[in-house]
Amino acid sequence: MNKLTHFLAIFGILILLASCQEQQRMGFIAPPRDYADQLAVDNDSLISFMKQWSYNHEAYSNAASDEHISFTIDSLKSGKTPIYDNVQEFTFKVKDGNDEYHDHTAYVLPLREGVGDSPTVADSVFITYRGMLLNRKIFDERTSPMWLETLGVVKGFSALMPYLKKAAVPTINADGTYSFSGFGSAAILMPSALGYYNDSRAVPAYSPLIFAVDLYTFNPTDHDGDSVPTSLEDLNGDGYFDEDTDSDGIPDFRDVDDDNDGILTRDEYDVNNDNVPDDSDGDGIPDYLDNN
Ligand SMILES: [Ca+2]
Ligand SMILES: [Ca+2]
Ligand SMILES: [Ca+2]
Ligand SMILES: [Ca+2]
Repeated sequence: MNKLTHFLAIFGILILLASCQEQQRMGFIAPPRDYADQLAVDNDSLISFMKQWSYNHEAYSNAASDEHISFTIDSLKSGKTPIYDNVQEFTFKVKDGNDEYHDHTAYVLPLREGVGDSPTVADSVFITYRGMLLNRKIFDERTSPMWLETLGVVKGFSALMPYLKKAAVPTINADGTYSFSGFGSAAILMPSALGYYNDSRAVPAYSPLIFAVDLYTFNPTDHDGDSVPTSLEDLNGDGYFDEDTDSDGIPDFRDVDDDNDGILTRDEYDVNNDNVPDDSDGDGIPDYLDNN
C-alpha cells in the first residue's frame, strides 16, 4: 500500500467512525407503530402513573402571585391526592400517514389560575416549562422566560396553551427586565403520539410526556401577514395547519393569496371591516377562499 492509499484508507475509516457516532447521537427513527395499539399502551401507563403519584400542590397554593414554582412529582404518602383526581381529559385526533384520525386522550392538570386571556394553539407564547418522562426524569427545562412558536413544538404542548391564562400587565424593573404576576400554570400528561412518538432523538421512542408550563404573555400570530390570524387558518379545527385551499403546495397559513385568484387575501378578507369575512356572491364560501 503506497502512502496515498494508506492515507485514504485511514481517512475513510475516520469518516465511517464519524458517521456512526453521528447516527448514535441523532438516534434511530424506526417506522411508526400502529397508532391504535400504541395509544392503548400509553393510556394505561398514563392512568397508572396519575393514580400512583401526586405533585407539589401546596407550593402552588402558597406561592406569591409573582413566584415561579418548579413542578415536582410527589409520592402519595401523608394523604396526598393522586394527580388522577385533579385532571381534566381532552381528546386530540392524531392523523396518521394515511390521513386517518385516531382519538388520543390527554390529561390537563390545572396548577395555578392566571388572570388574563388564553392563547390559541397557534400563537407565540412567553413561557417557562419543565418536561418530564413518566420515570420522573426531567428531559427538558427552561426556568427563564422564553418566546416559543407553538406551531413548531410537539402537538400536546401547543394543545395545552388554550388551557392557560396569561399574567397581568407586567411591571418594568429598574434594570429594564419585566416582572409578571398572576401568570397561569398547568401541566399536560400526554400519550407519545402527541409528543415524539417513534422519534428517539430527544427521549426514548414511545415516551408519554409531562409538560408543566407557566404562561406570562403571548402574541397572536399571523404567519403570512394576510390579516387572517393563523389560528383561523386551521379551517377544520383539527389542530393540523395543512389546509391548502388552492393546492399550490403552500398551506393557507403561509399563503398570502389562499384561493390564488390574484387578489391578496388581506385585500378581500374583510373589506368592510365588520369582523366577518366577506362573501360577495353569498355562496357560503368567503371571498378569500373563493376563486369564483
Ligand atoms: Ca394568516
Ligand atoms: Ca386542519
Ligand atoms: Ca395554498
Ligand atoms: Ca385571493
